[in-house]
Amino acid sequence: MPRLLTIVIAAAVAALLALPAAASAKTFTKTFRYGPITVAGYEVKQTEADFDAPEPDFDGYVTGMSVDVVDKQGNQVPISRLMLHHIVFHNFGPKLGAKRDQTCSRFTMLNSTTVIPAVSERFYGAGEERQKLVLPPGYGYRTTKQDNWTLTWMLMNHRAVTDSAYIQYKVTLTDDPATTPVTPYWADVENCYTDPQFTVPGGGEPGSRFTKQVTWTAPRDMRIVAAGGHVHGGAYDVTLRQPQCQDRSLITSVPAWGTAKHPFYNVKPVLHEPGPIFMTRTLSASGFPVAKGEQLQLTTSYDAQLPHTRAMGIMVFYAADAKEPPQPCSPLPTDVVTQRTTQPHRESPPRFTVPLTGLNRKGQAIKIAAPPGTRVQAADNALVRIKDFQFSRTNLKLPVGARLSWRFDDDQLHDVTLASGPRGFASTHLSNRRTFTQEFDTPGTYKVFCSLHPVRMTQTIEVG
Ligand SMILES: [Cu+2]
Repeated sequence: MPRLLTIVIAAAVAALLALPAAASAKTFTKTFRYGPITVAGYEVKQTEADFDAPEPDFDGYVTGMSVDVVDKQGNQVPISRLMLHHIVFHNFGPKLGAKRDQTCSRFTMLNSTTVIPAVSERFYGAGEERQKLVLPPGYGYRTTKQDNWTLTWMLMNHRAVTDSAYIQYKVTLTDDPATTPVTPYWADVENCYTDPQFTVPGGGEPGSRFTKQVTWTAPRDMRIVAAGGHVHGGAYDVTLRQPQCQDRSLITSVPAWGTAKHPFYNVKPVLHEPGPIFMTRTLSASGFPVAKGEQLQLTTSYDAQLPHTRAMGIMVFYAADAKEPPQPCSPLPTDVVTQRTTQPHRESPPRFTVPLTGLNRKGQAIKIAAPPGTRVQAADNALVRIKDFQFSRTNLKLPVGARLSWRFDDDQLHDVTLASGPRGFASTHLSNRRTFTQEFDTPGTYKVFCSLHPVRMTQTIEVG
């Protein structure tokens, strides 16, 4: 990859604070640009740890952040061109070993094999919903001149031509000494993976729900002052609960879905069932009290009728130290504010069938029913080889109950992901002759693709 150039754009100015003690404090928003990033036609480009990211180099606090994709002039790049599927900001602190992630001791990298110690703190992330870091007034995430920020991101090009853009992030900073520091907690039902995806198999009754959850113990007394979520298509919500307090719900982040005309539903290719355009954020200046040793549980809830592949359930919350140790199951705060979108949206997860995509003679992405290739009968325990970005057999017929394996012969990572069919399944990203096996117990047509190479690698399997 060409070395990324970084440009820092100068600061916008400052709101003076009313407090006399903070009269000399600076509060300002600084815009950073990372790139340019060049993305080939229909390419999915991702980086799991870029240390070359610009950071504030400022002693103080981050009080807000947002992220977008812009061109050289700073204009927003539309999703019809490039889409930022996700971005995660890590802080390594002033030197290696200075920071640890609050909820992971190790991270499993994109190749699903390499495991590294979690010597960075995930402090902000955004998906297609462009989640923002918002805190109640008076709170901030501590930053120092020596901090090193690292980015994990994925961009998708929705056109046949090579494109180029910057990831831009706006960071609001203050050096007001009266700021109360917050600690970021990354809660994820599939935590500690660079690709924290899971599969909802589908096949449930209409209206039934599939839930996935994770439970852990609060490491210290805290007050949760802000939270926001991230889910994918088919989700109802992601909720933080206290199971030992009559299973009460503390914070729920609810998705808002784009209308049928929204680009998420109309670009090609679609990498996974489109995510929401917004997730609600919760703020409370007094904070949700959690005592050290109390259990916290994150649950994400999805529609169980249809399959949903490469699903996610994440909530990032920010907690300040408790002023005094809270009693277990202390009363909930009364100053809770929920931020919602004013954009036109749908409340319930829309039904959407992820199409298979191929290329026409002009090299442009088109919806296809199946990739080229005669349909061939295969037996139980058949093997499909993935080599040079191709499935060795593109269209298969299998008896009910048969198992099919894919062997990933390329050095390059691929996966097999259900686009549509009776039951969902998806592999992790695999390479170097690793295999993935799926049993097909439900008859029907399964349309499958590689989520990393969605226009090049498609397959259909008829079971029955
Ligand atoms: Cu692939």
